[in-house]
Amino acid sequence: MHTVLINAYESVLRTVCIGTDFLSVSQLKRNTRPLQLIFAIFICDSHFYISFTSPPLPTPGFLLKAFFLSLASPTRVYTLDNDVLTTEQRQFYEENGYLIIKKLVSDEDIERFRKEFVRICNKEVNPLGAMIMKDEMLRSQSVLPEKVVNKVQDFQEDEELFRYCTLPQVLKYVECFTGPNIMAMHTMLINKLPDSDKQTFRHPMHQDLHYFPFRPADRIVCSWTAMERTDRNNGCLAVLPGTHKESLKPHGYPEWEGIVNKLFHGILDYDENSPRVHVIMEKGDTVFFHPLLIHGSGVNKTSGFRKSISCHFASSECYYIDVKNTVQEDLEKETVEIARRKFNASSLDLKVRL
Ligand SMILES: O=C(O)CCC(=O)C(=O)O
Repeated sequence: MHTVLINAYESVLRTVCIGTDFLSVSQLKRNTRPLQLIFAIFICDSHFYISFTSPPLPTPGFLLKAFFLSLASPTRVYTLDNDVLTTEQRQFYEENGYLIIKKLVSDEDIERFRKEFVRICNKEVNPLGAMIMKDEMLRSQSVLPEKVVNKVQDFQEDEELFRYCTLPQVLKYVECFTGPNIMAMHTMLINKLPDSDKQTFRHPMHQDLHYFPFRPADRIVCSWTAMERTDRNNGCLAVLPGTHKESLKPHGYPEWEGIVNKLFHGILDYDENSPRVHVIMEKGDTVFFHPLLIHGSGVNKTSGFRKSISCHFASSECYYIDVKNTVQEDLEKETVEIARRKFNASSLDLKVRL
């Protein structure tokens, strides 16, 4: 009976928690007896309040209203209860789909990541499985590698760079979105090069979930750390707040003039007038964002590099999905084709190793 009552009211409580003060459901469960829990909710002038001291009886009107409210606002909760985030931080992520934590990564760590990136560019180390991507416009030029390499991806076998994914202060926040069992799924060190006039390193507006054949999306989060100050001059991230509540949209290559980097897909029917927020960050600041949040970045108009290090984390309860007949099917085909050419194979059978 206890469990049934709690389950029945959990969805209503979640709505209450999001709409007003974030009193977590687990806190409620811990601190209240079942009947108290039911009576603890009451409505006043269409605002919800939660009370534990002298619980009033719920009126039939309240129960009806609460029931319809819970139907009308789907109980999607993007953050988990673990007492790390403040009420304001939680509410901000729930509403906007991203959250900035200032000065999370130290200058010393950033310097170590920067040095390791340069060693990879100079081929002093060659981490297994890492994809080293060069700017399409600069491939043929005889310039220094750091001026050509715009991305090192999948650096999980590079001990020095992978330290980023194990930093306790990063994982502490990741856990707020994934829960305690965490997997590092995708890693990147982006080196946004000074604009080569062809805007090859503009990142079209996209949703990262497009690249991930696993779910649930709400248990995936990107941790993106600025390795120097980023603003509109050097191509900071731009986000469309609240779009993490939308569905995954069809993506493809943007219809820009000139060269577009491989697999830099953007949302196909993206409205360029959508109101975006430019995420200005200082060195070491870290933004955590939901994989459905629409985001991208502009060109680097300065003469310096704009570096960032990031990892997509997921709960170990996430599972792979079959993307056949979904908006992700074309990406799967393109990925298989790229891998087929890379490994010089006539056909490729992709298997997930668990
Ligand atoms: O760092 C950037 O400029 C863009 C990164 C991005 O869009 C991503 O990580 O999905």
